[in-house]
Amino acid sequence: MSKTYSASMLKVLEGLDAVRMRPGMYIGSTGARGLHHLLWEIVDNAVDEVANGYARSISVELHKDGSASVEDDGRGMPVDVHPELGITGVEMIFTRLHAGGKFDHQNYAYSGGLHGVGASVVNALSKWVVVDSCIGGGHYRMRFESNYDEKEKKITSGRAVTPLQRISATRRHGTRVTFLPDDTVFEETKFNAETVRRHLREVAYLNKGLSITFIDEREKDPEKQKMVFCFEGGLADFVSYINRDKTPLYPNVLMLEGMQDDVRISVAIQHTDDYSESILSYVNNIPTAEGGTHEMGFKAGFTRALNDYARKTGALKEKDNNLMGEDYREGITAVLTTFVRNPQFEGQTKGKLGNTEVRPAVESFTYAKVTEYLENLKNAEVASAIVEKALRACKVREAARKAKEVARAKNQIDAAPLVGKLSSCTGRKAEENEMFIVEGDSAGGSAKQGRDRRFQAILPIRGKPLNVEKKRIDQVLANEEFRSIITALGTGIGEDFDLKSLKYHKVIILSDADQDGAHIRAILLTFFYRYMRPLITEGHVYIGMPPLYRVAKGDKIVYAYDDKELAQVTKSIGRGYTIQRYKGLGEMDPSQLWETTMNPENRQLMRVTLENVAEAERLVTLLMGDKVEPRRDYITTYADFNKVDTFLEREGKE
Ligand code: 0RA
Repeated sequence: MSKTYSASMLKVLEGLDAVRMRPGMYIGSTGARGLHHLLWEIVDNAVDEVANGYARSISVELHKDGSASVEDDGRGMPVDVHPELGITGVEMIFTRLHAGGKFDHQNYAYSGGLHGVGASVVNALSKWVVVDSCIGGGHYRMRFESNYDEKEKKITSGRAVTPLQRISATRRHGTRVTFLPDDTVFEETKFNAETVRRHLREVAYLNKGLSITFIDEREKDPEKQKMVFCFEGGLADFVSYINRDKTPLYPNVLMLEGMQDDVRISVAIQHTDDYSESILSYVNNIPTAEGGTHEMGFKAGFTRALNDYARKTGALKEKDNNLMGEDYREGITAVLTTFVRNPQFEGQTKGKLGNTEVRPAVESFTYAKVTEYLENLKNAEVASAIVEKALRACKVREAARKAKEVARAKNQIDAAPLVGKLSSCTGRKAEENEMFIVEGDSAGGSAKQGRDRRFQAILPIRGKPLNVEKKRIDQVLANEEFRSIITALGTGIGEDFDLKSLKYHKVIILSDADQDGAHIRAILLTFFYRYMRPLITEGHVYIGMPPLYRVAKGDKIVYAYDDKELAQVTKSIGRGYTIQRYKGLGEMDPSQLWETTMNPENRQLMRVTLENVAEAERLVTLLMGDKVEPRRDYITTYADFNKVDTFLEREGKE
């Protein structure tokens, strides 16, 4: 094989060095999320091979040395030499940013697109990568490394250290990629088994019949070392899984599948007796937490089909208005996946589909399929359950609207004292301002005295605000705690939510580190998730972390935020210390609260992220739902809400 690199190849390699200079631009962060993103990239490539019909199963392994392997039984990565670049397909895929045929649609009809920043980024951010490709009767291997280059006086990333070697003959075909994330790039290099399992489960749901084996060689418990995810029901199984602790309105899960104007569409639907709606959507297997044209099309088609059906059956009379979409979606759980050529992702978190052609395609598809389903006499019971629930929802909505109109005049008088509890700050720059939502009046009092009033506002809340999962919007609005939060933030809620009016760019929840505190935190997060979702997706919501321990020796005082830190502190401080365990925020005086929890110099905050919408949805249901058993199990497993680490990404010291 020729080893004379062309000038363009040198540029390509410099490209990998650039990735290392600014990893955040390619993978979002260098924290736990970014680390896992590397693995998702490699898994995505294998899934693409499956989605396009070349592979059937994937295996993901976490090794003891910190590396991970992803193997598929696809075609194998190409080992022949590219005519212009003079390098093999394997080397191209791992050294060229955006390598491969993904952008000309020849090899792959659909691909993960944006997600696919590609194997080259993983290579650039790894200490080493080993690729095994079985193809055309041979087993080939190639190794890449990132090393300090003495001559260049810098780290050169992802350079091939062996040429592509033919190791043996084989009749097998497929690809295996093993990589070790670089600990000088990532703050955290240990893959979290739970995070990986959850992701693989989701991928398996989205790819019906795909078998994903997960092997964790680091795990001591033999039961957890190996797990296989394979769902013959695909999305329908996914919906049943999301609803497993809820009460469905009917036993079936509606499955709509097909192709419309070049868009491949699958939808699974089931209603429960809840009031909220949970729609998860994906484009080319990438979650779209912010929705977009595919979701709009789905909603429009669904509403139109049901309104037409309700008229045909006489549930809606001539004099009646059509029901609104939200009426038909009350209590819905739906998963919508679409496969689109050239997906355009928009929005702050690139989680919103922008392609305008997708909306009419999904709308007419949904309209036709839902109509066909409803008109099939076999489905009459399901159809009437959906329509009846929607008619009730509409009645309640109308009653609430009337009540709201009556209350509005009165409200104008009532609204003022509601913000009265808020101690606002003096600064006028929303970007710099913070609002602490503090559990309890006494802690609220300390926070007020301890804060820096130039940019910190305090809103004490008393007791537990109501659980929003089971409530309609009018009941939520009637709750004093929520009304003060809404008024203080200034954004409005639901459809009227406007992020531009947000008065505090950091909204920090401060509650005790006990069961009650965890519950209040979950309720507030549920509320933000349901009614002010962009607040979470745009990263404005944080959890304040008060210390759990105060260690004192003479006049030296050190705070510890968890048990691990306590062990470190007591070890380093030597004999003769006293430990105080804080049971609540109320035990700290204003200056302590400032020093440990509020002062940006010292405090630890966790930013709340929608790492996984499905899991957030589930968490919310679990902690709030009406089925008691699973909730009890969950609370005992995750007695400390802070341990739900994929939902909350710990940001560490600011
Ligand atoms: C044929 C052509 C190309 C890639 C592959 C097969 C291939 C890639 C991967 C990644 C994981 N498993 C795989 N199996 C096959 C090159 C064209 C392209 O990059 O899309």
